[in-house]
Amino acid sequence: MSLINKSFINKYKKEGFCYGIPIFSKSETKSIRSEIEALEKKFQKGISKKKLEQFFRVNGHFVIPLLANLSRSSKILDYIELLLGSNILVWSVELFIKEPGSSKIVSWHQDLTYWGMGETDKEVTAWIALSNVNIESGCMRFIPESHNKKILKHKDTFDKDNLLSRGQEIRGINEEDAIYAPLKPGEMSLHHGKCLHASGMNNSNDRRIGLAIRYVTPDVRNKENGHDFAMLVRGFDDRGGWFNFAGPRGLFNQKDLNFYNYVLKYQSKVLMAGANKNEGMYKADI
Ligand SMILES: O=C(O)CCC(=O)C(=O)O
Repeated sequence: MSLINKSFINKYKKEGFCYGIPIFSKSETKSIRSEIEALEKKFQKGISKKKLEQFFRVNGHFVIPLLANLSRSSKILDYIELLLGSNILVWSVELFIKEPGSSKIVSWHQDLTYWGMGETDKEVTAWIALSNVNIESGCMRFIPESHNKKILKHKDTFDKDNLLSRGQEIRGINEEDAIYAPLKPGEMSLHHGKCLHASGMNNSNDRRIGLAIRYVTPDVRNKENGHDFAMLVRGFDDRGGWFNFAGPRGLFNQKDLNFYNYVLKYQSKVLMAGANKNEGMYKADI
């Protein structure tokens, strides 16, 4: 069992987020980043008529063993267990990449808004920096204690510079209340699904790379679809509320790609519900 610093957990419970948790060493982080960049080089032309970016942004753990394995890391799970208990599933794994000088941002939002899971406390995001993620490179910022609020009204913008699926945003946030959460390579932040957060442009000379893993418990239900898909990573699931899947057979295995498409279609009904267009990463027929 790795060393756990309980003060991070206490901060999360009080404020809805915490940051600066050391997870991967410098050399481990460098090697994860190299593996990601090797995939970018190898699959420049895409896979199965989709861009690699699609798999990096949505459900990469279905088809990329590296991402599934990272989400199973006991160094991360030891923290998640303190928040969610001993039975843990992964709902989503995503990479948030901002190129140097790019105008990509993430607007103010609460994660749970379109996920169909209601306002649960049993979902948490682990976000791990795979490069230096500071104010200059566009780290996340959070509004402390906002996880105690209800889900607020979001407006879809479909802004091309917004990394979110619908460019959804909450307007009227008092940014003076926000706390920046810089992370050194290999460090992790944790945030609650209702905690208000956003991030700015990457004005640095390096890429800004973050790995976001969404963990849930067997008790969480998709209230819209009835069921959703998740990968069991610790303990057991005897609740029957999730379609459990085992993780990828190999890199972009055809059977996993078929499954990926099936799930994308299934999830897009909930994740894009009520949107007046679906041109982005949840476009089910791509
Ligand atoms: O990478 C970012 O800047 C934002 C990520 C985010 O919104 C999330 O992980 O929930």
